[in-house]
Amino acid sequence: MTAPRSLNVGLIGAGFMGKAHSLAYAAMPMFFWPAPAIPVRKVIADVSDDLAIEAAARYGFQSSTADWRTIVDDPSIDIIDIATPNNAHAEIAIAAAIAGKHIICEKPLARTSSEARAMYDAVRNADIVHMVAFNYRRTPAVALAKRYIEEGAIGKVLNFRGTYLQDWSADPNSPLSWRFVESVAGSGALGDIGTHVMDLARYLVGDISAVNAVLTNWVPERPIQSGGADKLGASDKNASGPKGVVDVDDEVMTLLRFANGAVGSLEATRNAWGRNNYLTFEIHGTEGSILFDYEHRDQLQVCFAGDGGDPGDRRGFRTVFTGPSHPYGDGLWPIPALGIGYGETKIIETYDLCTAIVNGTAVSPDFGDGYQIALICDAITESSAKESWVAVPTVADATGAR
Ligand code: NAI
Ligand code: SOE
Repeated sequence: MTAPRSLNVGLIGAGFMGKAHSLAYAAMPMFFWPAPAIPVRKVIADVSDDLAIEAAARYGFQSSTADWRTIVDDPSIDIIDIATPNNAHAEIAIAAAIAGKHIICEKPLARTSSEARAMYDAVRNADIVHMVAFNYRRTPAVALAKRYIEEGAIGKVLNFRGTYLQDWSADPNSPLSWRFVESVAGSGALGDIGTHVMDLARYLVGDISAVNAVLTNWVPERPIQSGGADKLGASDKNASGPKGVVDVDDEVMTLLRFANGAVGSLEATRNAWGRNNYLTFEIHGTEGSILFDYEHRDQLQVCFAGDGGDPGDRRGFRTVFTGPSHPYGDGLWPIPALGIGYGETKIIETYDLCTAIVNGTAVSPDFGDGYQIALICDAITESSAKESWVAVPTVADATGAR
């Protein structure tokens, strides 16, 4: 066989996502063979030489830099991977698009819809692949839910109920990291985790056309966290230390209307004691129901109307464990229920990114999807302030493009 081509990666931001993406670049060809390409971990950037050098040693990169611009200017780099906090996404992505690099950018695409619009404008006419790293849709069970819906297995979709509940900031002394600062994060639970639910809702059901929302802050100030990378509540709580203002939401709840007539709801909070990564959806259709819970991520609960006979006294949800016969199954583990982890979702994401680059095709979700989600966030913010329904413009409405 001919060896897969190489794609040189420049990764910017060596925190939690720097680790996850590095692992995925290394592992992808071991899972998916023949691999679409061999990602080469060429150069990694962080904010100081010390951090970047340590990251290169730990994550297997050939070199390091404290200035991301040198990566964008390097003609040998094929993929720019943006894994920084949200305030750096736009500047890096726009420079990368101008330099003609393929881009994967962590979610949310940007802090605001105007930043997202500028990023979308920068990539839409560039001959590059652009992807937003909403990896949860690449959980095989989620892709299986999509397959069932497209096959008509649950009939016409009536509703979507999505939640993302965590507890890492439920303690008021859990420190103030960049995720609680509007100028860095853009928003709180809304942009950080609510956007994951929006991505799943759009992927599985379709465009969201209107929202009726409540945004709330529960903890207006927190002890300031030391160091740049977010410790996600795990650091010394330092309750007696200096406090800083939290100027983002802690919780979002919204009703949803979909363009296809379905209805739904979305809830996201990082203040739900006992919930760790409780990303769930339940979808009811005219012919059945689907339930997914990320904490049991290699399972899909399904109930089809035809199950259980007549009068239906055996009807109820049953479990399908994802395995080789399901989406991405040929690249993952050979027996259902061996387990799918967070890392695998990132490996699949890398596989789809590299496949699109090698084939010259588009990939979803792209910067248009990231911009659409930023428009939904705007509508949620406006709805909460006005205490009323607000229509969500489409990207085509917002850009005048048809
Ligand atoms: P983190 O706080 O763990 O790490 C961020 C790293 O970026 C730090 O090492 C920091 O020093 C570095 N950095 C900051 N500004 C930089 C710059 N200008 N140039 C180079 N390096 C810079 O953050 P985390 O959790 O990795 O989040 C990064 C991004 O990934 C965010 O946009 C976040 O929303 C997203 N994310 C996505 C997840 C997902 O499931 N898809 C999970 C966690 C985060
Ligand atoms: C913190 O809420 C966080 O790391 C989010 O930033 C990620 O997007 C989510 O996948 C896990 O939780």
